[in-house]
Amino acid sequence: MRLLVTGGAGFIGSNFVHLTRKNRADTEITVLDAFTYAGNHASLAGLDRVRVIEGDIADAAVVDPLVAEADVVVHFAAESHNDNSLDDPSPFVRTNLIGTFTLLEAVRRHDVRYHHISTDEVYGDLELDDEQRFTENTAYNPSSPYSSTKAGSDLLVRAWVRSFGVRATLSNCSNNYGPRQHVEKFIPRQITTILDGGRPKLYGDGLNVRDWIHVDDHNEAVWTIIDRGEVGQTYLIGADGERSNLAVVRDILRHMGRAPDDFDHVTDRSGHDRRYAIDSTRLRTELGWTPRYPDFGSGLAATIDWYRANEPWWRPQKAAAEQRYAGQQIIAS
Ligand code: NAD
Ligand code: TDX
Repeated sequence: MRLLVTGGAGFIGSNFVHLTRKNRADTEITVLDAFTYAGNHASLAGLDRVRVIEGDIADAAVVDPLVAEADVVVHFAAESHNDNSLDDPSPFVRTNLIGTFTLLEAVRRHDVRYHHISTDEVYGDLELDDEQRFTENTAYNPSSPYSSTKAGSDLLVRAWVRSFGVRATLSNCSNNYGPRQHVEKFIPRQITTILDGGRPKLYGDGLNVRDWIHVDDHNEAVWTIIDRGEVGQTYLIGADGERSNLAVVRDILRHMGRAPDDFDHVTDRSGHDRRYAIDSTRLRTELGWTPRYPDFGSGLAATIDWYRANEPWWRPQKAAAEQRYAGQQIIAS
């Protein structure tokens, strides 16, 4: 199988390439990545037989020939960070909307199978005590520039399936954690701040809930959908990992030998979604997927070990990431 992986130098995409290289020797992999601040050549180091192309998914002249020679396109590339989307939405519109449109036109032209990676954030948020979780039938209600552009990209895919018969599947996954995640994101930011002798930074009251899944479980689910998913369908991916941000910070502090209250409350994120929670029944019952890393505590400990052991990977990004936060986030007294 000839695979085109967009965003394969980012967090989830690079883990997908590593997993695929390990488990599917017969796959020919091409990565298309613009190497924005979030793309990292080091994330693909040591891999055999992976062709890496530096280019923009919104550039049809780059995209079209690569799609033409692929059997399957897996589309991870995105502007992915909510805080950045509040500072400047424009790259989110270009990459997440125009980029997805450009890929869809190419897969339509060449009749190539397409899998679209998306997020649970398209559904908006839940109250902390809501008994409902998100399902494939939940109405779209995105809150941020990031999640609204992801929602728009999903709707483009659905329309291209219905109107043009594009052979696409979609997945909406909850919050991923694991190796090679950019230090701007919640868990790596706190781990690397503690490694630098600082205190974790918790937005607002810290009671917001995220539904954590190990990145390899996400990517195994993506392969399950590529192998057995029904064209035109959406599958929600989640591993029943709901946890408040405060609980996660305390877990990290405990694993790293620090006191449970050794953190700061800082200015909350504007429009901050309260809670995400995924009901992945459909993926489990129709396609037979189950998570292999359901224990968040041991997955978190392994992730901390990875950041301890791989400082050369994250160090070059740390100061710039903290610089972007400086000034926006005031420590609450
Ligand atoms: P990331 O920011 O770590 O990686 C994104 C990658 O896309 C980077 O390598 C970047 O260089 C590349 N990229 C950005 N703009 C591009 C462009 N115009 N052309 C080509 N490449 C471009 O993101 P991630 O966390 O790995 O997320 C990957 C995908 O998974 C995204 O679509 C995101 O919406 C989705 N997702 C993420 C999570 C999560 O918890 N991180 C959860 C659910 C869904
Ligand atoms: O320093 C921080 N302190 C803090 O309390 C940071 C960076 C975040 N937070 C909070 C905000 C969120 O409630 O932690 C939670 C997780 O934050 P992020 O890592 O920024 O993730 P989130 O906004 O939930 O979005 C993530 O999951 C869904 C990914 O970044 C998206 O790409 C994905 O779609």
